[in-house]
Amino acid sequence: MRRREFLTLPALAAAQNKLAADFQRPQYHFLPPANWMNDPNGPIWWKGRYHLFYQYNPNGAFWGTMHWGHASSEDLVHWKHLPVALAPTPGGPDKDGVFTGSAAIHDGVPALIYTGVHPEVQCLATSDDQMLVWKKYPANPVIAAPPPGMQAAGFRDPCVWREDDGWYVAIGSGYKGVGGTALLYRSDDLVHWSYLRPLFSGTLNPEASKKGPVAAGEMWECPDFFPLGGKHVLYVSTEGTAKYWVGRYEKQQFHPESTGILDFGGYYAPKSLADAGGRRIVWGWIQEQRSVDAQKAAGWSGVMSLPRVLTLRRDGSLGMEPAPELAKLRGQSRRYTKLPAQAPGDNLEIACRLNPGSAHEAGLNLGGLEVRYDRVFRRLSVLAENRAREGHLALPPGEPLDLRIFLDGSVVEIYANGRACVTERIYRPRPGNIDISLIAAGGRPRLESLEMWEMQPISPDRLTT
Ligand code: DQQ
Repeated sequence: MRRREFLTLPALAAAQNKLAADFQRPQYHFLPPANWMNDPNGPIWWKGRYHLFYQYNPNGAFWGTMHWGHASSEDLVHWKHLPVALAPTPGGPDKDGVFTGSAAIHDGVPALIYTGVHPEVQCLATSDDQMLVWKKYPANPVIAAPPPGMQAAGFRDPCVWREDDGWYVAIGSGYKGVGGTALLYRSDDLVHWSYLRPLFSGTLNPEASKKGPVAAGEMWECPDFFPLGGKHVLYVSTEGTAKYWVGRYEKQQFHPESTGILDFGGYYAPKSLADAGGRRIVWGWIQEQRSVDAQKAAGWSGVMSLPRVLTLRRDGSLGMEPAPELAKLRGQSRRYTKLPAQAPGDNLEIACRLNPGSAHEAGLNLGGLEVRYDRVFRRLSVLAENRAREGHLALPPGEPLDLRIFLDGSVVEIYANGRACVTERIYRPRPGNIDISLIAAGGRPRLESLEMWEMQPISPDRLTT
């Protein structure tokens, strides 16, 4: 492992000031004080606070030396950084990195179950009531290898849950040459685990197999599995995206009935919790879309998405909306009857209802970021900085296009009609108002309503402290 470089106090203050003044760094999305983050890990609601952990590299704005960063929030909006929860233990099974995992409360004690690497094994840590000091189980790992005889394409990212008869964990894996899977285990105490069977498996895409097991769907990362609205939901991260299935969970097997994509954009490794009111809230890792050198020069990389509330829709698909708590960040509201030439600022929430009318395409151009709905192909697409993203969205006749767009520094999150999400990045050269124009093809869409709010920052210094 690379030795951590300690900064002198003036150098640290200068680095913090630079990050706090970086207008491309978000103001109301969660992110670490500096350096690299990727997957959300082990989100859990406990004793009146939301706890969010995340893959974190304290040594710079690049992937490596994985730790678990930690923050907590009372209101789901404002976050307080807490000490790093887990670091690699020299000589231990996680010496080469503390990879993704999840959290549970066992007999009143907070616990984390996560992957240690080289080789990939599953480990356990427990903490005090405040979740501040984590102790690793001395006899780690608690699951030392994939099931005997399996040619596994990987073995990581445990997702833990409680059922009436004990603890269960689904571990991201894959059958070499066949496809991704989530392997199901059971335990009474989080320490002793028995392998049961694959919870559910898929097939790989042979055309992508040269790009590696994850890109080809031969290996599933970061499974998440939970009940929702009388059904069960499984999602996994693979082939560069987060795929979900909704279905029945019976006799320790999952039977999918419908499928979809959580987000068509640069959004990966989502992870969720059930809060005190039983809501299912999910966060995903918003990836950078600039070069590694640019990330290192900026001193930070990776952002957590806004918390999204998942619901089950009548047609069996997932409903996805930003958590209503975010409305508390809305500043002055501006309503428009006609499209203005510019949006007032670049840390905004925009709510726009467009009726496509006879147009086959309708949408908005926000300073070069194009969001459009294609009525003929039933498709939502987003174009930004020469990246094109698209996914299925079918609006029945009479349903207008309802967009909620969150702009925050270089981050853009787009929610369409409560059921399609696209996350993008746009690195503008300078802050300021954003030009707006209508996108139309084959007819004239009608603007039914438009409201914008300047969003309040969640910290005075872009979360650098
Ligand atoms: N990121 C973690 C792994 C996981 C991957 C390592 C997904 O545990 O499979 O940082 O982004």
